[in-house]
Amino acid sequence: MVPDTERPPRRLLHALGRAAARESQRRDIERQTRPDQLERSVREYLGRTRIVIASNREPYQHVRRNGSIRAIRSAGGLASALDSVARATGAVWVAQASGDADREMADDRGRVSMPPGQDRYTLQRVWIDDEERAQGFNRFVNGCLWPLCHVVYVRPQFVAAHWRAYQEVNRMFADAILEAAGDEPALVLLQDYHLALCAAELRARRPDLTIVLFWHIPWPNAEVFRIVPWKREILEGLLACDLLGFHIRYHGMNFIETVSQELEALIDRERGAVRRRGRRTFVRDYPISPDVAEIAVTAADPSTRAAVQRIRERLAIGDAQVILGVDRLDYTKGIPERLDAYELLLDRHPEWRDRVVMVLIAVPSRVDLPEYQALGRAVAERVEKLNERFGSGQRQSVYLITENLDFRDLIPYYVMADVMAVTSLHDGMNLVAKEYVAARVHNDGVLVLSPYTGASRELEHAIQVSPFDVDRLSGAFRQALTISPDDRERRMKSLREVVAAQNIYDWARKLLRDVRRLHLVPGATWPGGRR
Ligand code: ADQ
Repeated sequence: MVPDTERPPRRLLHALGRAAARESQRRDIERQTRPDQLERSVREYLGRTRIVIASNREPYQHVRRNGSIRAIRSAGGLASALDSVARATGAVWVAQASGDADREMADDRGRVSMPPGQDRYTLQRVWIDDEERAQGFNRFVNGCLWPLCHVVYVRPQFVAAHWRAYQEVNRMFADAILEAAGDEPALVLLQDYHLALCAAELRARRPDLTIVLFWHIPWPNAEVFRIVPWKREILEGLLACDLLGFHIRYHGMNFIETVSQELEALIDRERGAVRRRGRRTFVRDYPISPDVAEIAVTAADPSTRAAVQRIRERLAIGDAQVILGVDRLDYTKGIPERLDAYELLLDRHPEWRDRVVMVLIAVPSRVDLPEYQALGRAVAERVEKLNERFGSGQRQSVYLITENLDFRDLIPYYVMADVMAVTSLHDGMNLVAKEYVAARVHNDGVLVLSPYTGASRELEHAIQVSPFDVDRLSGAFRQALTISPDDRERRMKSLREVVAAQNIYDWARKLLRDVRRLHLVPGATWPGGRR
């Protein structure tokens, strides 16, 4: 029992802690670009030019649940990030329909106002009704390009029929983008490896469009890329863009190197530009970030503390320390390696068995592909075995949560976690690492981070350790669990400074600012004619 005499000082400490958190959160928010500032910048850079965003995944899908229709925000870095940009710019967003009630909620041209109930931008849905084409496309992006670009030793599948489907779907997207652009000058912002051929299609029909593509995953080195049977077409497709963005410089340099090995082109390494057939493509890096302020505000809200309490009670965690993982269930995220390291920790240090739990929030993804089904089974089995070995009574050693949590429901988990384990074998950026840091408004919590994520370039004060080295990863977990409060605070403060320095709106602003700086503004003509 806590003696009565101790109560006032404890309350005072809590109040001081909360005040400090509010102050740090206020400072963070002030430093960030706000959506209204992004909107002003966009208008300053581009006038009233129409912006068309295109991505494979739609930001919201409409689904039928218990007789009514609900809008669900998609999981995944890309969707959460671009929703903010679309809101700020009032764009048209072209994306593939994926919900079973999508058709019902769209007008007869496939358009629907977004976000649901707010009417800030237009979602233009594209339907790939031909089942074979839809499957072939999926296989090409997730069974060929994804493993090709992530060096995790999963063999990419090169199937001509899948490639044809990929070409067809890119053509369909180009049609929808052209319709959305109308006849006026427009800026097209293509997203990711799903749409690598789109720019070439668009360019052939509308040479005046300004086209930017952001590649959200790593670009492999030239040696890896050279085995692709359709490498020329993919590279030509990307070189039809005016500006090509990657998270980190290294991936951009890999791309330039690949072009120099595979095509005849003039490479200007100093300016980061490739000129081919009279057209120039700039290659730049724009590290992406989440909406840091939104996360910090939610994390500091008293309702989040109550939610943490509820989670602890529901999972019967007591006062055990929590190691958290939040990922799509993907073989690039190093989930089995994380479990191996955790097991090693509990084997070597039995004293931790009752004092720590691992919470894995692993949302199933790409479930139509056998590799992903196998991973889902392997992870579930592994978790069961660990619980047989180390669970006791009501308390499990590992909690596997596979439901697709709403973004706001994730925040209490970030707040609850003493240690965040980001163990990707290879990752373009990894937003989860930055989200965790953004949520640690009290400057506590420890981030264990794989050096093979783009985020590791910025988050230097995380405990960085290779997920391929299970021994060291296990040691890193122990280090994180036993770290001194001073060291923990010092590291987290440095991490928070980095994360607070830019958010998703800064990412978009920098990209769009370069559209102006590089003289790529839609409809403008520049001295010397062609750009
Ligand atoms: P992803 O591979 O999806 O993104 P990541 O950057 O970590 O990886 O983004 C995951 C996003 O989904 C985060 O915003 C996270 O909050 C959310 N999420 C994860 N699990 C969830 C769950 N169970 N429930 C709800 N939400 C969940 C790709 C690239 C990355 C790159 C991003 C953005 O692979 O390298 O950082 O795009 O460019």
